[in-house]
Amino acid sequence: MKTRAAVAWQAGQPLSIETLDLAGPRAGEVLIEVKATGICHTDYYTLSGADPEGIFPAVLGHEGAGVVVDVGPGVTSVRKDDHVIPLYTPECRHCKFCLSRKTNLCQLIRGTQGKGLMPDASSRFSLDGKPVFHYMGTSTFSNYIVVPEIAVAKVRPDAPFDKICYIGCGVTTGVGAVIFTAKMEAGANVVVFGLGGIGLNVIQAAKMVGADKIIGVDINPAREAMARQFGMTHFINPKEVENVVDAIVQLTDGGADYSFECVGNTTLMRQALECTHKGWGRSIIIGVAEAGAEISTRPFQLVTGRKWEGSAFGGARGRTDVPKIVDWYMEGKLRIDELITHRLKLEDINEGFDLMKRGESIRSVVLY
Ligand code: NAD
Ligand code: AHE
Ligand code: ZN
Repeated sequence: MKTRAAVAWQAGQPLSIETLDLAGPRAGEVLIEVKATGICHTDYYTLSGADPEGIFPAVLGHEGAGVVVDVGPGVTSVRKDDHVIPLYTPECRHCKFCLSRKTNLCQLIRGTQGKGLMPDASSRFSLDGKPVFHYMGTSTFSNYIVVPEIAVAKVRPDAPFDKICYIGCGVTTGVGAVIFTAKMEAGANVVVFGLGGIGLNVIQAAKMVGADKIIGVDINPAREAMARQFGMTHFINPKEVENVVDAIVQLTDGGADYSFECVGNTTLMRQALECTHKGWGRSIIIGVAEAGAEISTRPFQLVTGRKWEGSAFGGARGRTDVPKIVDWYMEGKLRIDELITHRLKLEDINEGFDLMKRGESIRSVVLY
């Protein structure tokens, strides 16, 4: 079949709208009509050329929601007309990683996914007989996609696609980092570096679990108002204080219990670690830094009890946890609507990237 898609032909160039050929689902695969997709900073990161796994030409996008159109042989967990969210972190439930119960990083198909291919090492997308690569196993910047069954979360049918697409990455990443990775307790003091599409979800989850001080750090002053609505109690603009770490340590009587880096900047990652409390502070890296970037600190920071950790997809097990997060939204426990600041047609997808670069959007959502 044919599918309309925004294709990244090469790094640093705007996406171009094409009509691609899409081969049907093979054994264990699912054909999905994507109804809506968010634009995450990670799409921009890969398009910029900084991602060592960035392969071109590719169909980017990993924050979608849609409907199952067809399934390949052997697929049992979803069927035609099911409402679904494609998962860039699949959940096979039988690889060593899934069985460990210690991580959400299912590795069954990670090798081929990182090469822009389906598990059988081929692409379903092509143009004029030449392959176009998949991205993060999802490629939600295409109206129709084929994904492995283990990368599909079935969700309730009454949830609006134009909102729950954001659960495909940003909401789950931010909320999950608090609930699944940090397992944060009520009364904790929290610092969030970067108040964009991820950081604001960290803030709303910190408030949800009953955090005490929730300190937001961002160089964009326009972020303050929205972050306060979501539960931020204190705002620090690094341009307005002499030393961010000192300012946080003072505000929190010795340091934060938890910090989250939601920018992808290694200088901030160091500050995020060093502003946590001696003896028990935990700093969780969510931001994705460019190829070749390294983090550093004095080992003494760790010797004296601070912990440096990371979180991918919020530590969520996609097929198990994503339907629950959709329920939390539908039950009014999580807010999404206000975070979707822009709605675009596929033809205007590059405008979504420009809005992000200019710091004008939280999330732009493309509607098919
Ligand atoms: P975003 O562009 O919406 O937000 C980034 C925020 O950081 C903006 O508000 C910006 O003003 C702020 N910022 C930039 N430089 C800063 C600085 N020097 N000091 C303080 N604030 C600064 O991006 P997003 O979609 O929220 O993504 C944030 C990061 O998280 C990206 O690196 C993205 O790739 C990564 N990410 C990781 C995961 C994961 O699973 N680990 C998932 C999604 C996104
Ligand atoms: N290819 C990138 C990896 C970037 C990365 O860390 N991705 C996150 C998700 S970001 C979603 O917006 C992730 O899930 N990581 C775990 C994994 O297995 O990729 C690079 O920099 O190499
Ligand atoms: Zn993302």
